[in-house]
Amino acid sequence: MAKIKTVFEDCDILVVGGGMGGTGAAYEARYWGRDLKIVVAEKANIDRSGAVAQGLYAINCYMGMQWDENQPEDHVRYARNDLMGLVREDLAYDMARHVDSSVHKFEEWGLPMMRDPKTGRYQREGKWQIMIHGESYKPIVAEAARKSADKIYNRIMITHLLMDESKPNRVGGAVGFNVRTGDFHVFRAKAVIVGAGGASHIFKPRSIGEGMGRTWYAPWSSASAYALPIMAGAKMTQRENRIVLCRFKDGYGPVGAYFLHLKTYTQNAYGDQYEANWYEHTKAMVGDYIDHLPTPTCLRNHAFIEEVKAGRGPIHMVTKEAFQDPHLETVGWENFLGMTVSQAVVWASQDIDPKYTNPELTTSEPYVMGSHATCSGAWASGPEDLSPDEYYWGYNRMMTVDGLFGAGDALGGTAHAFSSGSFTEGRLAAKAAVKYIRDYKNDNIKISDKQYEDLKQTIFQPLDNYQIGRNEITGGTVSPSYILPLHGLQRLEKIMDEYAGGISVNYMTNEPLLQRGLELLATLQEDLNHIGAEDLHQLQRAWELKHRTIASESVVHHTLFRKETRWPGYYYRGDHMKLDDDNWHCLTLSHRDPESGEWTMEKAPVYHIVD
Ligand code: SFD
Ligand code: AMP
Repeated sequence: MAKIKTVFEDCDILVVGGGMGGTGAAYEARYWGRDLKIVVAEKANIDRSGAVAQGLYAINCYMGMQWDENQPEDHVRYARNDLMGLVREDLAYDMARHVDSSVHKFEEWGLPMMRDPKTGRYQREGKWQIMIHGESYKPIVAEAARKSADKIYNRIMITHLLMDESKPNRVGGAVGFNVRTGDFHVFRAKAVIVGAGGASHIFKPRSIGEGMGRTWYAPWSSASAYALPIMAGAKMTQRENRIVLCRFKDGYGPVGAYFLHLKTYTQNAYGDQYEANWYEHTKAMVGDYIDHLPTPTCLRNHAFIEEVKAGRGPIHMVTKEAFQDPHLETVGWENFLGMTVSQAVVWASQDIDPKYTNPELTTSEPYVMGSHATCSGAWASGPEDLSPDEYYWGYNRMMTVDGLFGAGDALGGTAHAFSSGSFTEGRLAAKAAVKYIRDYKNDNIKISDKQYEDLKQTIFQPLDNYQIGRNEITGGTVSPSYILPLHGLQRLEKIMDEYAGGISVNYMTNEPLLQRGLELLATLQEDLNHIGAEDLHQLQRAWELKHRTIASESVVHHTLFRKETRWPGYYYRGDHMKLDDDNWHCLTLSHRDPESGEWTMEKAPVYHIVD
């Protein structure tokens, strides 16, 4: 341990993760905090990191207020409807009222926007979505962050937050390691903004073996955005609200551009449009929610899942008609070439030309995130002009740990933010963080040497575990004394899949399964103390796995707590198969005691601030 170099950086604002939320935070922090020191720590390289690394073909959240296309109230109603009534309407409204200005900045910074040739407005894909030539979306927003921050540390994986020792429950920075050099990094900061993205590879994916790196959400989205605040004692919300996505089979290509712009539609193996056939069945489970328009994402999934269970799969996307139009054919291919290249590659490799063959769709494994048609994440304060008392504690987007802010996937209750909304949330969090720093300008953060030295020991322990344990075996990868990151990951995915409602059980779970899942996760946690890392790359994998595991625990606790099936199509509680508005029209909150590791659950009211 002595030979590992320690690098210190003291700053005002530390942004953890330079994705959409993180870049927005860096940009806005500089606007309000001209004299402040702003630092970003990113585990990859912000030019091509996070969910937008490959590019996107649409910005899925744009109001179009300049043309009176939509107003923020409309978006709150849309997100609430899609999430079966339960979102943080204050946060949703706040994001919606600011998101257009972020999109205008993207255009100013060089993002090529498609325009409707007739109206000259941004080309709509759907009511909320606009189309972009977005292969370089991420480098463009990264440039704005680079020009704003004092320093961007690429290749630093943040593993833990630091706590201020002069005041209870206040963050004081973060620590991590450089995944290339192996240096240990200590960031002392007056405020921390977590924008570390969502979580894939929590549940066993449909893709296996050599295809395992292909999932819908980025395989490098490793749940740090949840684990870091959870370990620091921040409350989480709606963690049970994982998302399952309808996707093109094997490449996980998104369907939005196809449904909304190409106007393609689905049918079962026998050519029938099945969705309406499940209307009565779904109504019996969720009541009037099935009559809402657009049909909530989870309920569209539900019809798909039931149709396949009834033996009439596979479900196909009818592309043959739309692809006869050369313009739509181009859009269909470009959509994937600019966002999910592997879908185009899968089609090419499987001899599927959507002009002549209707490709198969599938329902994905569940993902845990906060910015798509789902809102799992940290419990944060709303803005002062909108939020009811229970949702407001002084600083917009501040979690229940003082000085700790979040944006994008990290935050709970803010569904349908997508890339533009996540960037906007980063901006809102940064503005509030600057105010927080100004208000507490006389406070000094106290971090003892012991605090970070202990963490240094913990962080690099897997390298020692490997080096020592390796001597006990002469070949192969199985050791009596350590577990490897890949083995641990597959064990986690299997537990979550079988016990918490993954693909192999048709998204079904119940109380006994969840209880057993918790026991198995506890054993996994014990074994993760003995994880072995062969090199720095594996050390990163080890910490990603630890983050995923603690995030999974929170998902299981929440799923156990909510005794209803609120989102059929995302998951089912077999012991409570109906939506239960009388008892569960509420948000769920969890808290993990950082000392004991004990979880406590509570309900929080859901306030409808928009009619
Ligand atoms: O079609 C650490 N998304 C879409 N958004 C849109 O607006 N339009 C679309 O078309 C979208 N689609 C889509 C989308 C995502 C993906 C993967 C596909 C298709 C294939 C969603 C958005 O991308 C998403 O909402 C935002 O990116 C969320 O932003 P944010 O900031 O919450 O997460 P991030 O961008 O992934 O960034 C996270 C960053 O943190 C880093 N990081 N750094 C240091 N230490 C650690 N421990 C860290 N852990 C993570 C990451 O490297 C990353 O830079 S469609 O499907 O709807
Ligand atoms: P996706 O490509 O599935 O991630 O979706 C992109 C955008 O289109 C998101 O805003 C979705 O909510 C929306 N969307 C996808 N499919 C549909 C559909 N069938 N009806 C309405 N909206 C959809």
